[in-house]
Amino acid sequence: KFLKQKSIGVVGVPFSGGQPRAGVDQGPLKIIEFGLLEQLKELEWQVKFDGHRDYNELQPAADPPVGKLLNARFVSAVTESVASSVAAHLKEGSLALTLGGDHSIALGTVSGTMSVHPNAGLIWVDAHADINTPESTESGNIHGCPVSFLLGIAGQLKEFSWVKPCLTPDRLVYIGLRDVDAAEKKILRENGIKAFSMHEVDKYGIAKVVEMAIEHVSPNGSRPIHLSFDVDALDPTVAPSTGTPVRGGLTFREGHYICEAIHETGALVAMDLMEVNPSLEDDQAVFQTVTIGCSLVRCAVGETLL
Ligand code: 6HN
Ligand code: MN
Ligand code: MN
Ligand code: MN
Repeated sequence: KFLKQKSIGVVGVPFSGGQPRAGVDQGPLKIIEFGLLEQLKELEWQVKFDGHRDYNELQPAADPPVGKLLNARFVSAVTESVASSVAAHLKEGSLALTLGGDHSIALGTVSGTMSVHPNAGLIWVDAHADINTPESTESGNIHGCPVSFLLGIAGQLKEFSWVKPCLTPDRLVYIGLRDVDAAEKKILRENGIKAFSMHEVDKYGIAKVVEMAIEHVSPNGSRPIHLSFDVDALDPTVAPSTGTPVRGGLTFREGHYICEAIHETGALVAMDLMEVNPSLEDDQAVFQTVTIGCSLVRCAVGETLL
């Protein structure tokens, strides 16, 4: 209903500068190698993929900390470029699928979506809230901060001058939270942000949680939806190869159910699949994580069990 054709524009972002662990930049390459594009074609999507861009050419010669923030200039340059790639696919009427890379990249993807669909809703599936501000972050890792930039509560940093606040708290909802910093809890509370932690998933069941989440950001599919899926939302037993695993996460089916239900709204315009790190854990774990990443994407674009 918000897409012009059954076409997916894939943006591969082999970037890890939003956090300290090497290897997450190999996530998109592994996912493509595993055959995701062919799988999407089998589901009768037209697929556009221009190859993995080498974002290292955007790395500044020097990138000293900006306050506590690490790699701020590099993250800013990469996310600005990602924003324009996502926007270009959406303007053509295609669904934009971004493969990460660490979750700082979503600063770019969501900015890109909002530049084309300014009233879109954002469903953030994650163990973490990623809503630290440059002041509140303890780690300095920008993958823990993108949402605060999008909401415009990060303050003005000249290194991120291209970023426009493009999200309002009423168009944001979380599913899967279970490792939220104290400062982030305060931000969520003060901004009245809707969040379904694992406690709510246990309490209501995933079907009810997803229904309430969709109702919050896109009642009856009335607004375009951007789904930002951090694989660490899943339990480490189902998606082990990720940089910040937290026990007590979504089951295999709960993760898929979220994607299936969002597909059913007919309102999905953009999806991120983030934080797959093929250098962590053994081959079996990597296979498991990449496989589930691909099947989450397929479900989000219409694969059904029957
Ligand atoms: N992610 N809250 C922690 C931090 O460093 O700010 C963890 C962030 C994790 C981010 O998983 O995308
Ligand atoms: Mn995240
Ligand atoms: Mn996370
Ligand atoms: Mn923590």
